[in-house]
Amino acid sequence: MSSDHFAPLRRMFRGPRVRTCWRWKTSAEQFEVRLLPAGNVTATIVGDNLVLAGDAEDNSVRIEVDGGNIIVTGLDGTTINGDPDFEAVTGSTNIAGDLVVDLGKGDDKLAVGDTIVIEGDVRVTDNSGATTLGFRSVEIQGDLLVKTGRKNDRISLVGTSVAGDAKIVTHRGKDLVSISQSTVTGALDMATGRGTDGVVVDDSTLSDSARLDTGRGRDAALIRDTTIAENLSAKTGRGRDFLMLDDTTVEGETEALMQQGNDAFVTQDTVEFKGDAVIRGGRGRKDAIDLSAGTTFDAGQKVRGFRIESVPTSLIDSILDDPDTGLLTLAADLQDEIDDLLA
Ligand SMILES: [Ca+2]
Ligand SMILES: [Ca+2]
Repeated sequence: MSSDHFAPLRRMFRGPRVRTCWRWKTSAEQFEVRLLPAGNVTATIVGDNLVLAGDAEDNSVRIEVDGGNIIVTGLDGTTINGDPDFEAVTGSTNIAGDLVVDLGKGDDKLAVGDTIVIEGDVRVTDNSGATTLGFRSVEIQGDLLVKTGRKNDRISLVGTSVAGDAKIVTHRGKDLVSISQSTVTGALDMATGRGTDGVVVDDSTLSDSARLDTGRGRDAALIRDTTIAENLSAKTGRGRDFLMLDDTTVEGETEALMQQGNDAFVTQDTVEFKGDAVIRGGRGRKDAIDLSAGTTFDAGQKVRGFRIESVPTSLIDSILDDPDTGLLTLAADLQDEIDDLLA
């Protein structure tokens, strides 16, 4: 698949940002990173499974198809089994078993790239350091399980399918989970722990239930152009949180609990709650709800605990599109970084 496939997505996420400044900054950062030692990752085939184990350094790794084989490549100075790269699978673009990754201490990066099929499960555990993890055009035929630690973790799925369940647990830190143009056939479960977290589910199909728990901290979550075939459960914890559904259908029941803090719940364009919907503002004195004219509740609705019935467009724009802190800005930056790792 050519990288042009992602151009519309990148354009959509980019909005009015000034690209030149960010590009310059990233180039400078990458230049600095290349000068630092970046450790070694051990890559082994155990049965049908591909197992990666990092060391205490900042490891940066790409798994990609090259010449019809699956190659694990070290980036920014990282070596694989002491070499620049490792041919994990010869003559096939499928990993016949699981992909199991633990990159150890340090701020680690892993990008898994286009057209790889993982016939088993994917398990990524990175309890120490900040984690950057991206899957682009990957077919996971089993489950996806991602567990990261206290630092600021960023997880991206683009054009990726998970036939089983997907569970992403990022614990403390300012975490970002971005899922776009993807399909999860089993249950999707995202828990981002304490800290100011961001979650984006965009242009995706969730064939089972979706659960979102953003924990404490000032969190922002957007579900856009997405169908959830079963139930949606969202809890945004303490702190001033923002949850928005845009052009989205929930076929099952919805329970959105904004909990403590002055929260905002927003729907835009056509949003259909087909099952019972419970949306609660919680204890904040200034909880606000803003439902679009195209929002329908086909079954029962219990909307409680909101004192204000509008959310300013300027606030929504700021949360989503601020050039430094906007949720969609951060998601686009993450995608650019994953694209660079896979380039
Ligand atoms: Ca490491
Ligand atoms: Ca974290």
